[in-house]
Amino acid sequence: ASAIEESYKMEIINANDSANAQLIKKALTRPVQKTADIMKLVLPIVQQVQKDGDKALIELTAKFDGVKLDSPVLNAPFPQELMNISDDMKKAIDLSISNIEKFHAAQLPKEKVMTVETAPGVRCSRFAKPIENVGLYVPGGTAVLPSTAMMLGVPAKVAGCSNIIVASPPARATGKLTPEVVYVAHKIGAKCIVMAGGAQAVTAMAYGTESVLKCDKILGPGNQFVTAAKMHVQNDTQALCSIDMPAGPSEVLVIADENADADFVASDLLSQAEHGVDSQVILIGVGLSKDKLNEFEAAVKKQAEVLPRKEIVAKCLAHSYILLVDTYEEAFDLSNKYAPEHLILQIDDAPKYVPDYVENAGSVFVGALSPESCGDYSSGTNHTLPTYGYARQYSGVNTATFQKFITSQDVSEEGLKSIGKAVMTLAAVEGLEAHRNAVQVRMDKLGLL
Ligand code: HSO
Ligand code: ZN
Repeated sequence: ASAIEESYKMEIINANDSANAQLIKKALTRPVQKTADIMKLVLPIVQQVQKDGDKALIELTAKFDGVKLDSPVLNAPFPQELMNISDDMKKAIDLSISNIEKFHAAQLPKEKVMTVETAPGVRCSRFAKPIENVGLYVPGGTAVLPSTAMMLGVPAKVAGCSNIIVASPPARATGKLTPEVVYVAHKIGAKCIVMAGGAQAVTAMAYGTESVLKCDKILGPGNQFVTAAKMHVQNDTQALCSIDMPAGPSEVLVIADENADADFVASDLLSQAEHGVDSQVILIGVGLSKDKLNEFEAAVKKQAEVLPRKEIVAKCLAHSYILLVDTYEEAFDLSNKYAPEHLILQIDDAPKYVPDYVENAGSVFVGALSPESCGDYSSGTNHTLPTYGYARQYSGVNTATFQKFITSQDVSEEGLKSIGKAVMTLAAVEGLEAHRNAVQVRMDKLGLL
């Protein structure tokens, strides 16, 4: 690592100085994603899996994950020996799943059918049905990610999806699936685990293979190959498949003031930074004294130095920023412009600002004792959240992500009296005579005209 990286320094910008407008803009701009180049590499893989199905999956898992499989799919019930985990691990997963389940079950519609009589005799309803077949992508590689399996699997189970399919590559070192992931797949009632990663896993779930059921929706984080494959299948009418949301590198924005605990603030910045070199980490300091700023910087350095992933952290911090402002309003203004995946508030009276000051964010962590880690694993909120500024228009994964909402209407004679004339008038101006007539014939027979 270079000297800059070893210092674990974040660049400081005085954000209340209008002369720094360009710098602030740069700090809040995400790096450009080069999807076109990635797509060129991904398309041949998509085509290979579409053409050769299971055989292609076996070949690609051998090529990319270094594991030779007889079959690319492990069907439920999963053998006990593949989910050998410690009691502590089991308890941690069970507690987390229970909390995630509670929070997502509370999101189910209160009534089976929501009905509104919009005009006398015109009853409009809406009801939710689960998406039947869903594919959940759980990344492999160096990291073990049972939390992702929980965050996608629990809402799918709560929504009532008939077939939950998990895809995750086996670990190179052991040739086996991560046992924690298999345990979670078991707990959420997954039908099978597709033992593949990357674009090949996404393709198998989008189009189906001899042994992989074709999915209606594919969800889950992944590297650029996974994201590119998801974008491709979403746009292919042959796949007839939707995806959760566009994914980019993970990010956090912490707003902290003079009374914030520097150790807490540093720990939150670093837990984001350790995700990857391209992670985005921003600290907005409100009315900080020079001493407090120094304290923050010292705490970051002290904690970073002893982290196992300190090289990743150093590279991430080298392109991270501290923005200094005078007021909470300015802080929230900048945060809303950036639209962070995670927003952490370590400020006096933090609850006072939620929800009113928060316009754009994936998930908010309110107060000194609410680290992002709690939401990443065990509190109950979902950690699959919009990145890259998509928090402006996307929600994180939630129960409705696994449902579609169907509307219905039941119009009576009184209802035709209420709206029939309006329908005919509008149909006429659109020149759609058959539309107009569909009301006319009914009203004629009822003697309403
Ligand atoms: N912070 C990540 C989720 C995660 N963290 C998984 C640890 N494991 C994206 O929200
Ligand atoms: Zn995390």
